[in-house]
Amino acid sequence: MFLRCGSFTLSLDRPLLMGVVNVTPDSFSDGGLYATAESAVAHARTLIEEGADLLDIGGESTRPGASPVGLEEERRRTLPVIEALAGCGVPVSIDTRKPELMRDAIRSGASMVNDIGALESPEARDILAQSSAAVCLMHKQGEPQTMQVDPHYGDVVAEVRDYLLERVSVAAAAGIARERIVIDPGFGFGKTYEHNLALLKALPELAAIGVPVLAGLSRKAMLGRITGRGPQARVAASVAAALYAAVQGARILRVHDVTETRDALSVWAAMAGTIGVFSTPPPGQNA
Ligand code: HH2
Repeated sequence: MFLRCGSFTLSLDRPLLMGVVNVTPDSFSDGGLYATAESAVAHARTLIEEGADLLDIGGESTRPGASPVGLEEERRRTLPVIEALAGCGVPVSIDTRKPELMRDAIRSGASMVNDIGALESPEARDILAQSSAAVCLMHKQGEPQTMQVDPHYGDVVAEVRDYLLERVSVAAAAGIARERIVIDPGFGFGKTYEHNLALLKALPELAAIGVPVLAGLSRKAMLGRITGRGPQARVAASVAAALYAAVQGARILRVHDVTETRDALSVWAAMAGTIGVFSTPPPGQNA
């Protein structure tokens, strides 16, 4: 399996690591750490050295309860970072729901759009269809400000699977080739702890849809519930969750901690051989 992402063709023989760069003052685990373009670009370059296969640049926190950010502010936060990362050697994704920013980011060099709105906006679909960028279609219930108030499903796995199937069909019908499409159950986006666990167990069913599955569990609240730790102390928990997701069939892992996740996946791959092998240490590191 492979993913076409602008001028990149990414092999999915092993899980890929998408390094998170939040250019925000208020993200739940790293808010304010990379809020200037300079610090965000430096962090992005560090993640590449650590072995990130893709980068996800976001200018609006979508944590539960987050306030929406205006288009101009989101542009101001993210576009200079994307421009500075042009030619950085790995695909750069823009994490946004705003069609205008998707278009500007693609023009500035982004080769993937991570849309937690799953291209429900027709304008967003047109922009993607007219580009060669990849797209991540994520499931969520409700909107970030209130999504964790009372999430409810009859059968969470069936509902998320059917939604993602439908979104893939709509995207494909709009002219976006399946080789450019990724799906994501959206852990924590309008889901209780039990919903998240059910979806993790059902990842093989989602993988059976036939496009790569992205899993974003890094530092999330469900890991806090299990370990009793705050967001920045959830690194080991996040690594364990990423490993489980990979074993369950996730092909892209959206993570804050690239080195730690990569090491764990490398060890698992070498010992169990079930998730595809990491052949070399990341660039810049000695074996
Ligand atoms: N999670 C977050 C943001 N974007 N995109 C996808 N596709 N899947 C996810 O699970 C996902 C996502 C939330 O994490 P983070 O970016 O670290 O926090 P914040 O939204 O507070 O910036």
